[in-house]
Amino acid sequence: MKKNLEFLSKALSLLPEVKETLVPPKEGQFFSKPLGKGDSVTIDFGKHLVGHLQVKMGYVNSHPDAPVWIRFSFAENLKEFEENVGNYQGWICSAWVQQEQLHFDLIPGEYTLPRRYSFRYVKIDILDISSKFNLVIEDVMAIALSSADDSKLKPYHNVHKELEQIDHIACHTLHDCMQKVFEDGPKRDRRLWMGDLRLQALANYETYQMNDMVKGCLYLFAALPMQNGQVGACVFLEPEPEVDDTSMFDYSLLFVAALWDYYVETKDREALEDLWETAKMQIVLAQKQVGVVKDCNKLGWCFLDWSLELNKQAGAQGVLLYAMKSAVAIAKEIGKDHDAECIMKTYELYRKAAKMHFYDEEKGLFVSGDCRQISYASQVWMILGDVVDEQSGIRILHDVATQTEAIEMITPYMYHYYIEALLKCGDKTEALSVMEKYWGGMARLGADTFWELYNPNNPDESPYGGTIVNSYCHAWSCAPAYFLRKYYSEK
Ligand code: RAM
Repeated sequence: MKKNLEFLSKALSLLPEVKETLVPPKEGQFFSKPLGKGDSVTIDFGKHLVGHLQVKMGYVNSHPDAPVWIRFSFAENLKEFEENVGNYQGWICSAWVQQEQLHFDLIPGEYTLPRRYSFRYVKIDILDISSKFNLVIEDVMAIALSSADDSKLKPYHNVHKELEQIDHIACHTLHDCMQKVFEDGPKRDRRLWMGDLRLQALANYETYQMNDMVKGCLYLFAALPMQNGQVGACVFLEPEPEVDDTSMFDYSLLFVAALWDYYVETKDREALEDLWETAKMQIVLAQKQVGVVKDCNKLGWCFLDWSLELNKQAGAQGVLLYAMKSAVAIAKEIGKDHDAECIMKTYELYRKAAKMHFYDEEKGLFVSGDCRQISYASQVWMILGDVVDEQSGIRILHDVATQTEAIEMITPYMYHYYIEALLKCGDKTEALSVMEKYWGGMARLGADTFWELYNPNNPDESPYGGTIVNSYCHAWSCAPAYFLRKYYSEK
């Protein structure tokens, strides 16, 4: 399908300006220390930030008679410095590792490094320098970038200080991912993904309230459909706005949920009417792909979580049901009664079929695939799709936690929907305790922004074949800002 130029220009006009803030490093003990070959200094900016780095360099002893060769390494998390990029053998491109080796011909001088980086720490290694002089770092400054409007952010109050801290970290995570679009992570992949957007938008409504930015991002996806009209899994903004050639069954469907959330928040009818056809198309395409219940390998890539062993059949069906509920709500709201009726009828059919096909009476849990796999993801998505009532839902969520063979959740993305399922079934206490354990676990490990992945049983887990390419500021992990402010606020 062709680009929709009208939507595209609307999208671009809605995207925010990115503002700059100067951030000095936390400590200045490295200033004026003479550095020779092999020396190294680590600079801590005191908090995670996204932006550019300026360095002012001088010298002591003889006039510089050769260039200086320096390696700059940037880290969101100090553990990135412990790893060697040369040893990384994973499948995702190692060019994401934030490192530069640069030659400086003129010292003294002031320089701005070439890329935008996502970091709290910067390590400077002097790879080579003439023996006739020493380098002196006279000043460093970060130019931090974000489009989040800090004046909109109200403080969150809770008697439990740990929860305030978790909220603070979640807001900081979202803040640093808010650039021209809602980026998934400013270190990697630095772009707008549909599944991530949906969660960022929810957290944004409770925090920065940059609702036009959400609208711009929704129009961007609608403006740049894939060949068959499917919303792509992610889009690029530069050099020209373009959809990626990756599609994901669940991410396309979450466009529908995100559009409905946006309307509930803003009552922006124009957007709902403009984007309805795109939303409806996602339901039509998904129905063609799965029908009532088909095997998940026919779905292409359905994400759900970064777990390689997870069987996605039941979860995918749950996401479809979940999106269909939003589609019905949108159609009703804009007077598309016939569409609403048709989708509702199919929804009922699919819901019954899902219960018959995936619910194992003996186990009292949902199973997925020929292997009848039990996982958290399958239970969560079947519950969110309303396949069982709330009472059964809560029993299922408690029971799955006692099953040692159940496939666990790995990403904060999947945990978001787990919390949503617990809240839907009325278990506010358990939802809070999961947040305290899971996001609190990252906080206790020193996170000042929340991570792309966190497996409490294996904090060094990476689906990419090495933690050096993991992102430690990933906005799909900003759920606590949404849930705490919406459901656990002391006003
Ligand atoms: C990761 C991205 C993004 C996510 C996709 C599926 O690579 O960083 O957050 O949406 O996977």
